[in-house]
Amino acid sequence: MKTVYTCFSTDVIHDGHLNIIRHAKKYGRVVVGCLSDKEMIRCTKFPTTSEEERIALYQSLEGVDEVILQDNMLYDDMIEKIHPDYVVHGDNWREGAERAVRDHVEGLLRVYGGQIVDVPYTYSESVKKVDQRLKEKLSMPEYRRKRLRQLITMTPVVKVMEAHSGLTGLIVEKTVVDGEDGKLDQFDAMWVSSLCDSTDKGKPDIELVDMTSRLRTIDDIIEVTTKPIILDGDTGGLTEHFVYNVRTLERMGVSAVIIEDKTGLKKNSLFGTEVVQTQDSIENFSAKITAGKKAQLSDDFMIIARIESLILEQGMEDALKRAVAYTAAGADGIMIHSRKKEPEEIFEFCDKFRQKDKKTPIVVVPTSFNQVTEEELASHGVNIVIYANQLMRAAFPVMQETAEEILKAHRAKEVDAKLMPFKDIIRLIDEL
Ligand code: SPV
Ligand code: MG
Repeated sequence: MKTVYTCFSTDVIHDGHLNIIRHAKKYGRVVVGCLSDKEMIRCTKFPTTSEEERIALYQSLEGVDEVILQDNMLYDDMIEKIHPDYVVHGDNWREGAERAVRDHVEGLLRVYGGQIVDVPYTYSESVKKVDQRLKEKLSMPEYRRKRLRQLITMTPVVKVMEAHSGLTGLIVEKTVVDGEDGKLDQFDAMWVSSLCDSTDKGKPDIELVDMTSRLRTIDDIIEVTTKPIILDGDTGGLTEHFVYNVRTLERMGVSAVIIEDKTGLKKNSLFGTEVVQTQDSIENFSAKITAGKKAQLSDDFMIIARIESLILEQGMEDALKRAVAYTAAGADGIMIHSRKKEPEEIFEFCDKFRQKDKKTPIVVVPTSFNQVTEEELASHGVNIVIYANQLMRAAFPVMQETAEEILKAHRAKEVDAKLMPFKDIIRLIDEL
């Protein structure tokens, strides 16, 4: 009896999956792989049910003889374990990002004479509907909100990219690459930066763009994406306003707000001590955190305390003291910021904080110490890495250069070769 293998990474079974099982059954004993949470997150979809629930679902299907957990999207672990004679998959993996996975599997099978069977992908109304429903489910506030906490437990490090509009939100939502390890990869969440949101409006990053306007930006992003959102909440403002905003953000489906321990006129941290900036007292800032946590209605929302001691040159001891105090006040995470060119002070903070506290998530923003890798940061106990401003900084110079070139040439022909064809930009946006 031959062994036939197929891997599912879905929470909902539709005609397409049943068709694959029917095909697989013709070749022998059918083993279905349940792609693990960690790998599902990296490659295609965020799971809305647990691994156990998915395994039970696949086991209940007619024609399935066995279900196993597959913990490597490239199939290495499973092929080594069961040496299937056939791997069956929808033929949609012959194209796009998944092509790399197919090529890898083909190589693994070739070693011992195994074969791939590509089954024509089922393009039907009911399949489309199920896929759409899953996407819509993920965009609902209660699913989106809790997804950040889930990601922290499911992935080695949560990778966050800034978004300041619907379009940049779409880029963070949809960009998928073949990583260095041959696996697909994508960003896990979005950061709505005060710097980028202000810059996009042509305004300075001094809490001048008010919460009503920040909420509009978030709403634009929410309308076209499903990934979780972390809001840069600046200082959190007055405690009386902060508690109100916590409720609003929860209701919208935002996963976390990060507030920084500064008071008075806030300036961007990357100015450091070049401008006057005042750090709040531990007592005041702790009280703000506690008030926010008290106002919160859901269990999922996170209030993360951002410590500015290293930015304001107040020393490591002060930073650590604040981290312990803010955690005791109820903070769900600590963001430690630095504007040094080297990551050493961040490593030192993380190592020392981890000696005192093994669990509280640590967030970092490697803008100036950008040589550091996500893996290095994770090895020092970091849970969330935020790329805080790169999309904005990428777009700005190209727009400025284009404007200059058109002015000089008195026409647009010279810039056209480096622009996205207008037909492509029209197609970039999905229609319902
Ligand atoms: C932001 O992105 O607005 C931040 C991070 O607060 S930083 O600009 O590095 O202060
Ligand atoms: Mg900011």
